[in-house]
Amino acid sequence: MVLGGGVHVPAEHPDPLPFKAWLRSEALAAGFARVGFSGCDPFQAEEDQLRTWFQEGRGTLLPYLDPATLLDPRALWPQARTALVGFFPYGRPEAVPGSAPGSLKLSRYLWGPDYHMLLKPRLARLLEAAQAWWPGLEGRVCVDTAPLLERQLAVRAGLGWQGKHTLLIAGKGGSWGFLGVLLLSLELPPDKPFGTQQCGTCTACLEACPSGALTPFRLDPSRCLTTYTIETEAEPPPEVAAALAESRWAAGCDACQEVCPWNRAPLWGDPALWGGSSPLHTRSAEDLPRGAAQWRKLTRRTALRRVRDRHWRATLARILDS
Ligand code: B12
Ligand code: SF4
Ligand code: SF4
Repeated sequence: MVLGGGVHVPAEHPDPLPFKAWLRSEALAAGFARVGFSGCDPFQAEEDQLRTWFQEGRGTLLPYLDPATLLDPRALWPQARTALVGFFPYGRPEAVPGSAPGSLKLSRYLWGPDYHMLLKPRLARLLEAAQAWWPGLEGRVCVDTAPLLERQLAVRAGLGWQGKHTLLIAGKGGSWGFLGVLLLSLELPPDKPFGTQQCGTCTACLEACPSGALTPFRLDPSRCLTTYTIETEAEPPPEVAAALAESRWAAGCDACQEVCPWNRAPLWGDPALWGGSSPLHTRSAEDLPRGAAQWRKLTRRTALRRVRDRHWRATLARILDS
């Protein structure tokens, strides 16, 4: 039997529908609170806006993003036919950046263990189990680092919409969640894509952004605090440096999500899955590490390890010595 897209399915293979239902239930059991399936055809509706975004130079500080690859999941992996997309909640009601006396703000996504290390093995184990069920099946695990439009795939898979802050909002589940993608070489019936975005006339995120990085459904990385505290050691322009000092976001930034009405009663991360939090979040600014060895020790197995100690020191200086 040959399914659409030229993928060969041996006659002895079981029915794709129960297989899809099984994949979904296993992904839910692995900690994803929402799971959906989409096809892997190139993104067409998104093409013009994506290309304009790059032509305007918005990708300059993120040189790993390439419009041609982003627009076609099969440019990343030619065998891709189905994307299983999962939303993995990470918010914790008790994790409120800046709430401890004298502390700086570290984004919620950094309060637990490194999410790459948490999500990738779960999806890899799911793939392994799926291969036992469906011989010959191939797959690729993508969490954050692959050139793939994960939020657009999530919309296609019916998980939610991209809010005006550009993040995926899983309806009443909110936006405090990581996305994990398992690309599969097998064509499975896709879920219904999410319909119209539900931001309505709200503009809370645009107004809350400390550095004016947002216009509706569009982010300018050269103004986003996360770019300068996590992604690049480039010097922020003076007005962005001033916003950084004023807002005290020392690693990442949650300002646009904190004000979102869809985050009023969100899906919370499961403490059993989402580990203990580092002491960095509640230390007062004066007690934060400045030395390389201490930084390495305190950031071990956390996503903050991706920030080099000299970058961290530069951010601290921008906030505390300004
Ligand atoms: C690069 C990147 C960043 C960059 C750029 C962010 C961005 N919005 O693109 C920076 C460093 C700033 C960043 C910050 C953050 N990130 Co980030 N990031 C990524 C990454 C690796 C790629 C994103 C990408 O491809 N951007 C390219 C641009 C072009 O994509 P886009 O904005 O969606 O493009 C559309 C719009 O621009 C629109 N458009 C363009 N022009 C116009 C004009 C009009 C009029 C309209 C209507 C639309 C429009 O059309 C484009 C095509 O659809 C993804 C992982 C992945 N592989 O997907 C994680 C990812 C998006 N990040 C994530 C997170 C958690 C964050 C932070 C919250 C971390 C933090 N707390 O500090 C912040 C949030 C900032 C924000 N408001 O988005 C999560 C988001 C989870 C979720 N619920 O959505 C992801 C999915 C990682 C993951 N696997 O979990 N990130
Ligand atoms: S993460 Fe912060 S700086 Fe970046 S767009 Fe959101 S509010 Fe603005
Ligand atoms: S704050 Fe308002 S405009 Fe921004 S993403 Fe949430 S609902 Fe949409």
